Amino acid sequence: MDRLRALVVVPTYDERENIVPLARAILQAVPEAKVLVVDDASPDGTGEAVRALSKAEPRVFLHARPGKLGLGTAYLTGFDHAMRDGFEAVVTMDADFSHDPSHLPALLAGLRERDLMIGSRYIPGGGVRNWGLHRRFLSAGANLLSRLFLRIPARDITSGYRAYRCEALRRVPLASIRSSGYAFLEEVLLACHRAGLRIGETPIVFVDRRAGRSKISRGEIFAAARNLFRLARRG
Ligand SMILES: Nc1nc2c(ncn2[C@@H]2O[C@H](COP(=O)(O)OP(=O)(O)O)[C@@H](O)[C@H]2O)c(=O)[nH]1
Ligand SMILES: [Mg+2]
Repeated sequence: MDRLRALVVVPTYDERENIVPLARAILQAVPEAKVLVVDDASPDGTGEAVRALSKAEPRVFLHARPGKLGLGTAYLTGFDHAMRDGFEAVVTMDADFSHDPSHLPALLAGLRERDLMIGSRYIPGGGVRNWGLHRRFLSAGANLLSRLFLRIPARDITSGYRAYRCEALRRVPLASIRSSGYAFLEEVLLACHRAGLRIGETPIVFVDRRAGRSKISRGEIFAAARNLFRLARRG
């Protein structure tokens, strides 16, 4: 069976050590896909590393932005490219190997029956490796609250490892999404659900980053919590 033509979008901020091996691993898992790195002028030179790779590897592209504009708008940039360039599917994943490229075929296969597939830590077969108690608690709490307040029919609402069917994504009012950082994940999922997209999940084991450091800050966490209540109120 032919796989959907997919653009794999990887937002990066200081991922120089990870991005080249990750891009290669993605192309090994789904050779017919294209990889788009959305880099926010990473001080560590991630953009230059990707530009060099893209010269040797025609399936890799760089979208270089002038500054740190946030994870959410990086995804939107990726969605724009995928829809404009006629891809059938757009996948989002982290640059730090937390999202194992070996799950890509299952995510894309799921789009045969669904409009949106989530790589899920919270269904049987899924899980988290290398996370401390603090991080586990945050993630479980965020998911529980989101499910309770937003009533999204999925177990893993904050996973950034997702595949969307472009045709379905066109029906989602993406321009009305307000959050730019991590909270974007929840907000876009809610918008997809409300637009009637069929949501599915496939298990992933999330492995905490091997190189570099997390960009999630206390400010991001508060922003996500505030956003959750704003979305719930707006109902
Ligand atoms: N382009 C872009 N990428 C970002 C930004 N913030 C985080 N990222 C990327 O988003 C992904 C997830 O970030 P990470 O720090 O691993 O978050 P964590 O896994 O939740 O701790 C990684 O690929 C980061 O490089 C940003 O402001 N702009
Ligand atoms: Mg990470």
